[in-house]
Amino acid sequence: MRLLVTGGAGFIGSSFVRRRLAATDDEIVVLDKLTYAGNRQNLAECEVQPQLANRFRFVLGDICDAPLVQDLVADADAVINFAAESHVDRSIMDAEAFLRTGVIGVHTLLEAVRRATDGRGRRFVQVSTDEVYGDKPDGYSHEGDALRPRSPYASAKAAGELLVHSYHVTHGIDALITRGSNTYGPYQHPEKVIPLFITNALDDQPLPLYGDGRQERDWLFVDDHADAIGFILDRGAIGQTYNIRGTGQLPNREVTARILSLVDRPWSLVRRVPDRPGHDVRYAMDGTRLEQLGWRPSVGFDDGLARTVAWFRDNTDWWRKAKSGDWLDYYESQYAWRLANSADA
Ligand code: NAD
Ligand code: TDX
Repeated sequence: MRLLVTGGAGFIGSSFVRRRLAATDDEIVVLDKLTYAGNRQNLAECEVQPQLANRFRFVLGDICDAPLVQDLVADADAVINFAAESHVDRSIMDAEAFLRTGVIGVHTLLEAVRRATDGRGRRFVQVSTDEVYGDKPDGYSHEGDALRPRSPYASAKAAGELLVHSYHVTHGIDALITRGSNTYGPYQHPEKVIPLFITNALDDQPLPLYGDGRQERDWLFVDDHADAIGFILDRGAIGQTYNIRGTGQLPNREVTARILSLVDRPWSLVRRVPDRPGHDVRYAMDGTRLEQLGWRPSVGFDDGLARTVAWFRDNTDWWRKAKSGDWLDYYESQYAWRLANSADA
């Protein structure tokens, strides 16, 4: 197959591209705007290893650019859309880019798929998130549940999903939606909690734990997430939505303790800081539908976290670059006042 992978230079998209190129004969074109979160280095092995490079092409561009997107979609058999602004805290500071990429960008991709008129249906996979269900204080979210997003990020993702669904119903597009759980692993931008806490701890800097730290996420290792998306691309039913659950349902305090133990740093680095506004206390999804199709996650949380810590220890150049330039302003505005108002955790 010829795949168009949008947002393929980010964290999960680049895992998908690296693994899919290695495991199949597919040809892959990555379209990525290279925002602060995108990094071409994440795809270095695809550009260097000859057996991968001859089936790989990188295009720098925006999914909102209709003529560019139409050209690329015309050459593809399927489109997998990872492109998004992905950090909840940044959506609280300024949501505009989230809506542009998450709504206009998704619409631009869908229109290109609809207009591709050579009689060949093109599969469209929209990579979405557990956050569209909103807070789930107990029990498990099922695919048919109502969407109750509570952050600007989650609202933009829910809006994108609704558009995808409407194009499937109205225009008959072969579209699917994946809702992945909180993901962690190598190459994750250090704005997210696990890489932030690993890299801060390695530098003996404070770990800013929001509120009481009892919020729960169900952690999914990045390669599992990428493989599940590939499995759904190959085997998913037209128009269907699939939850991709994780293997580590844990409160943030426990995740923090395990990180500190792996990097051999004391709990005294952890600071209780003012909470994220509208903070969802718990996400947990039921994974039965995808299990019945034949897929379940394989990497346990302790194993995945140890691999993640080892990667960040071994790739300090990668994350020090991500924590430079614009990052310094971001960190200052997000954390300086929080740390100034912090307490022992
Ligand atoms: P990321 O921020 O690491 O990567 C996003 C990529 O999209 C970057 O390479 C960026 O340059 C690119 N991009 C952004 N706007 C673009 C645009 N307008 N045009 C082209 N490219 C653009 O994000 P991630 O963590 O890899 O997440 C990938 C997808 O998975 C997102 O859609 C996200 O909502 C979803 N998701 C993430 C998680 C998670 O825990 N990280 C969990 C579930 C779902
Ligand atoms: O400094 C922090 N301190 C802290 O306590 C940060 C950045 C986070 N947290 C808490 C908030 C959450 O309870 O850690 C938890 C995880 O936070 P994030 O890493 O920001 O992830 P989350 O908000 O849960 O969203 C993630 O999972 C779903 C991804 O960023 C989304 O892209 C994905 O859709």
